[in-house]
Amino acid sequence: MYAALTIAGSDSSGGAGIQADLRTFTTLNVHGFSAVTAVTAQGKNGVTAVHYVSPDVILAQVTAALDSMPKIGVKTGMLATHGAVDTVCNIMRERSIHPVVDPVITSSSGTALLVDDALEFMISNLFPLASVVTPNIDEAERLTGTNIRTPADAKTAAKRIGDLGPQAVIITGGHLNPESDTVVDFVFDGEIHNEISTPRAHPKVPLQSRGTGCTYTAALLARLIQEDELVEAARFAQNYVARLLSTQNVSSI
Ligand code: PXL
Repeated sequence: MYAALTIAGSDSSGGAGIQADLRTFTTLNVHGFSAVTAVTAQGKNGVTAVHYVSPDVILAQVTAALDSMPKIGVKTGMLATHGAVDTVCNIMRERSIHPVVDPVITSSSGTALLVDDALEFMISNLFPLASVVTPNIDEAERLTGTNIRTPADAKTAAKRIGDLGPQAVIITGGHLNPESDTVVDFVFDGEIHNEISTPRAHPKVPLQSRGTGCTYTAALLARLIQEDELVEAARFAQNYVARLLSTQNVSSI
């Protein structure tokens, strides 16, 4: 049995965060462990409350998972606080684990999901431990302090984020050229740039497009631990999200 651990926030609406990760792992034949970093209350009116889980309880959850499975893939999502980032970095370093890092900074509705002073700390401490960092365009702009308007800009940003220490970078390009009928993701393995594209999906209800970053990264990890190469896993994850967006019916939310 394949196993993966997601270290992330709970999204009470079920669209993003831990809920999206576990759903994705299960669908892709991976048993999901979880370490909850924050409990969010959210729905049609955006994020209405956040409770931060203390670093010692985050550490206990992570340790319980790692001690139970000798071989486990790890992804991080909403880490929320400086203390959580620090705790995760220490245990990853101790166990020589290279997590897939989704650098969650804000929610789609604009709420901060990472406190301000934790961003720099995450960049300098967690990125060097990461196997892959998976920012979307907005996050890549925040991480590099540049504007990304063209594929060339995205490649430059991927290289710059790669220089921060991860083994690979994938910038998911859904927000680049929103009018375009094609979505392009930019995969940089530290040496070579690959562009992967798919026809744009058109979700029927707005809430349906929440959690795409979480789902993308969970699908990527699920494939990587099942021995896909990076580009192969990226192609799979892109397709997986596109298929969900065009078929899933969550209009009951
Ligand atoms: O999609 C980013 C994200 C990650 N994690 C949690 C979230 C969100 C967006 O709302 O709520 C818990």
